[in-house]
Parts: sequence; C-alpha cells; structure tokens
Amino acid sequence: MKITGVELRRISMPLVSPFRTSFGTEHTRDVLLVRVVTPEAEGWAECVAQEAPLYSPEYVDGAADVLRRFMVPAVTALPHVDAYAVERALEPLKGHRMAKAALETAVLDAQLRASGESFARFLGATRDAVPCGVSVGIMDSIPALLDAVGSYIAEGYVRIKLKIEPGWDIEPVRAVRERFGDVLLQVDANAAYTLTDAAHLARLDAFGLLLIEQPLGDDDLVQHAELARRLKTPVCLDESIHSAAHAAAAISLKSCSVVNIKPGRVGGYLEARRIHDLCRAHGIAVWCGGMLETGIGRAANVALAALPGFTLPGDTSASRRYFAQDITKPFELRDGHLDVPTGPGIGVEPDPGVLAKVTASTQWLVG
Ligand code: OSB
Ligand code: MG
Repeated sequence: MKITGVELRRISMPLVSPFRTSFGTEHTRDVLLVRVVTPEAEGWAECVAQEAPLYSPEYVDGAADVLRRFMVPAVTALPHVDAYAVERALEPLKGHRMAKAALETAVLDAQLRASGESFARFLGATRDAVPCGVSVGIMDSIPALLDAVGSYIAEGYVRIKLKIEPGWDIEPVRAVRERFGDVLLQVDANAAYTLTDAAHLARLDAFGLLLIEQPLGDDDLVQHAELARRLKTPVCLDESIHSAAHAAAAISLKSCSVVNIKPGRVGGYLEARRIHDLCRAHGIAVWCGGMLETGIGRAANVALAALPGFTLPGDTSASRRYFAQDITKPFELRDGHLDVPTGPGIGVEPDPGVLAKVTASTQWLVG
C-alpha cells in the first residue's frame, strides 16, 4: 500500500453539557480528523488532543502542525505502508503521541478495509459487546450530581466514574453511595493532589471504590507507589502511562494495580495492545479510557475494549452522552453494553452531510 494523500479536517462538536474536570471545563470538542487515501482504500482516525494543553502537553493546533510538518511527509515517503511501518517511521520523532496515534490509526483503518478485516479481529478481541461506564464531570451542587448520576444509571450504565478535585471529593462520593447503594463506583482526580493529601484521600477507603484514577502528577510514579501503600482503594494510572515502558516501570515500582489504556495517549493501538498484554501477564487489570471521542475514535476504542484483559468497564459511553448528533451512526447502549463493530477497519464511516455541517477547515497534503 502507498499513500496518495492525507486530509487533515477540523470539526467543531458541541457537547450536550459542559464537561468539568480538575483541569478545566470543555463546552465544545475541537476535533482533528485524519483521512488517509490509498489506491486500495481510505482510512479515518480521530486525534484526541484537546484545544489546550491541560490534560497532556499536546493540543490540537500543535498536533495538526507536527503532522503537517513532520509526520505526514515521513509516512508518504514510504514505498510500502502499513501501521507497523508508520510506527517505525515516526519513532525518531519525540513525543506527540496523540498526533502519531491519529496517523497510525488512519493507516491501520485503510489497511484493514483493504484486507476486509475488522479492528476487533486484528487486535485480538474475544467479545462482541463491551460493558460501559460513564465519566461524570464536577457539578455545581450535590443535587445536580445526583440527578446526572441517576439518569445515567437509568440509561443502563454499569459503572459510574466521578471526577474529583480538592473540595469536591469525599462529600460527592458519600452522596452517590448513599443514594445509589452498591453501584460500581470509581473516581478520577486528573492529577489534582499531592502526596501530602494521602491521609485525606484515605477517607475514600470507606466507600468501597473500584479505584482512584491518577490522584497525583503525571511524573509521580514513585509518589504513587507510596500513596498506593497508604490507601486501601486501588490506584489506577492514566496520565502517567505514555507507553509500554512506562507501564513496565509502574508495575515494577508498584505505583498502581490498574491501568487506564487510551490509545491516543500511548501513540496508537499497537502500543495500546502491548500495554494490555504486559498488564495481563502481570495481573494488572486494564480498562479503556476515553477523550470525548466522536464515533470515529469510539469505534476503534470499543474494539480494543473487547480484548480479554479489559476486565473493568470502560469510559466508552454512548454517542448521546456527548453529542446531539454524532458524525457516524450513533453508538447506542444495549443493556449497558456497546456492540463491537464487525465491518472492515473501524467498521463505521462519517456521514458526509453531518461532516460538512460541522467542518471548520480542511487541508489536503499530497505525498
Ligand atoms: O481523565 O479520563 C480522563 C476526558 C477528557 C480528558 C481526560 C479524561 C476524560 C474523561 C472522559 O474522563 C472520558 C470519556 O467519556 O470519553
Ligand atoms: Mg483519567
């Protein structure tokens, strides 16, 4: 396969409600889509970088820039391209894993559409539907939070994740536990605490949480290991795990007992699968995180979440949790699960009419 050209497309997707975390509030997803064209097939992917570098150092304008200047030229120069060749060609470029993941995933989609194989089959999925959780943002009040959680539970979500930060932690968790009984419940701090908060975070032990996600800083693997010794609640890492090497370090240091795998954060589905394999071999549970993806990113995540080591429900929620209108056929919850796409590649495509309506700009890069 040889690449004819690559399209970078920016779309603007209003969220159905603002999403507040310890690092900021999002109202609209400003998404970069990558379309790879080859004589055999086209491939689509979504870059998960956000508008501002608050969750990670990457941001969407930066991702578009590094793709345009360095990554697309490196890949269009290859005589034979597949996802592994893209990974090797981009390896000398430091960082920018979300940008790399988008290009590698678009090529993987094209390659699999050409061969007629689904993402799920390529990755080694063992299930045809995955149980879904939902990530619930920080709210203005406890009653507003209880309303939101109540409607998600009514829709069928099998696990609730509450975003926390200092000043919004013990009381919201207590209120959700009291109102909704033994629902599967976990929290995500997005790096809002330090090790000096250990005694405070240990107060969460009383609520039987599945896990606490990324309580400390991105670079704090050693401090997470110390915190994990002081908490009964299992520690899960998100921001700290950039690659399989980081996962190996976290496992050796005992920094966590659970890993949130986001393919964008780790540079793509090939690396995401390696982290899954490594964690599975070491008895570390994994689950599939999310970055408020459209149907394009969600389709591939749902395929990944169907691998055998994904033993906890993911943040792979239905389209309507994010958008009034998705750019693909919407993902809908069925008995708390999403069906794993079975068609070639990611198994879904953007609706041209919807895509035209949400597109802010396009750029065509020729090899
Ligand atoms: O930390 O998991 C996170 C969204 C954007 C950035 C970081 C995170 C999140 C979520 C939402 O928690 C997950 C989703 O529903 O896609
Ligand atoms: Mg997280």
